[in-house]
Amino acid sequence: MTMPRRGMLTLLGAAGLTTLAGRAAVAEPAPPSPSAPPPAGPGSAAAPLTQPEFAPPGSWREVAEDVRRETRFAWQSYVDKAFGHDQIRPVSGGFEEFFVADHPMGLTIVEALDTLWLMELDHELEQGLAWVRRNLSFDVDASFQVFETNIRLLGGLLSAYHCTRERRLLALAADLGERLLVAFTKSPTGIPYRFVNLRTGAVSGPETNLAETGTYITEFGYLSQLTGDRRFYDAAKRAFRVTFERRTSLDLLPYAIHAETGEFLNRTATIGPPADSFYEYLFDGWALFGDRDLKRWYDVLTAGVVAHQPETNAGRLWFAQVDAYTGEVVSRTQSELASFYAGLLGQSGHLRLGRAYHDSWNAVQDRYGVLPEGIDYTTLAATSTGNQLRPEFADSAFTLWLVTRDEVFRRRAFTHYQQMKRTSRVRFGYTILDDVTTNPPTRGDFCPGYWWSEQLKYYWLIFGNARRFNYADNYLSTEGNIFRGARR
Ligand code: IFL
Repeated sequence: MTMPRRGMLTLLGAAGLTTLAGRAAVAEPAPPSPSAPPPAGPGSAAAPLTQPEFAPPGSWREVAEDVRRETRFAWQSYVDKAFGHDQIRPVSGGFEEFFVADHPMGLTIVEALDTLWLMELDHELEQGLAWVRRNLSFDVDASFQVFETNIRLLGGLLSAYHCTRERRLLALAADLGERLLVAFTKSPTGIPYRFVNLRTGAVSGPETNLAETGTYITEFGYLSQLTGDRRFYDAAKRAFRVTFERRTSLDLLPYAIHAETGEFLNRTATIGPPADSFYEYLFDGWALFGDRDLKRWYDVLTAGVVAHQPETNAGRLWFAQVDAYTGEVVSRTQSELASFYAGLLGQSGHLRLGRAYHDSWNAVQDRYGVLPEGIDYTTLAATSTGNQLRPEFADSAFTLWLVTRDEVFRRRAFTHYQQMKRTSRVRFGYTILDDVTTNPPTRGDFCPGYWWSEQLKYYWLIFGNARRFNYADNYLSTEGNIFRGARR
């Protein structure tokens, strides 16, 4: 039995907390090779509609500095035009709230805090922290989506606490965790309701899905670790257990489930939304806390996925949506959000599949420049033509780069960054695209909160040699929040 690492969740020590399996131990980033060839694989064989760059003309450090400049530019615009509001409209200079109409929660600020800290943008960080200290309260008489509140607000506070050690952040996180916990404790099965009123504790939304029932273990577990109160961890784990025990004989899970009965509400298994981060957090619960139950459940379900869902089309690997009871393919469309799965496979011992799946998505990036929200993988035709400034491709490039240190993934992330700058940079920051298939792409007027927590951070960490980040031992959540690896 391996000893838990320093700082581990000792209160969970009895049941299977033995080894930590963090992301691979790796060396510091090497400088780029300007003459590096373009990446191999299916992507390079497809006829690109765009001509992406594969390596920067200068050094990776210069690219990282450019990312930092762009972050500062976008942050200043947010401060000028939308400070405290959840999300900026970067074309018009307006804003919109995410959780509750007319009740700002400072979502962009909370999402950005750890990114600003990692980038050593300490003046901007202090601006954000000052807003949080003065304004953020969860005593709000309104219904909040438990999943989004967890990954964005609770996760954002916990990662900011991990980076800065400011006690107020932990106090806010503990208060929010308590209010979210009701969604679990009021459920007869332990599977959380979708919504909870943060002030009254009234719950609603029993018809739910895998992502919204199984994306808690790292935020709740880290909160348990920090507060010594294991109720959070236990609630998140119980929801996993109840769902796992209902898997089909093919070791697959339909994605829709009823919180009060535990019955599945459909037959379709997918690794994309709304299931995706359920699988990610089973593995992450193992990676962060060394919980062997979670690892076993992850392995069983991943074996089911690998046995029944892969399909190869034109030499490219995809994951079909299948009937969870028969294995029959029910859809060959693929959401961009599913591209995260390449990284998860890579870090969980399925590197060959992870690489192949990233190659497939790289072919889509080559074709469109910016990934559309959805494709038909038999033709690569876009089935949903917008792009919500999505992070998943850069996320998996970063994870695969951490695992392998293969430069191909850094070059793909560089292309992702360059294309985002080319298509989404507007007067007051970066915007979503309404249609990536037009020339030029059609812009929307909205910057999602996750952009601050995810892309900017992945770019900074993969291009730079960030002094405040431990490349050998770290953990980033599904929202890119850092719970391990801050170098203070
Ligand atoms: O909130 C983001 C996060 O990465 C997630 N799902 C969707 C968002 C980004 O596309 O888990």
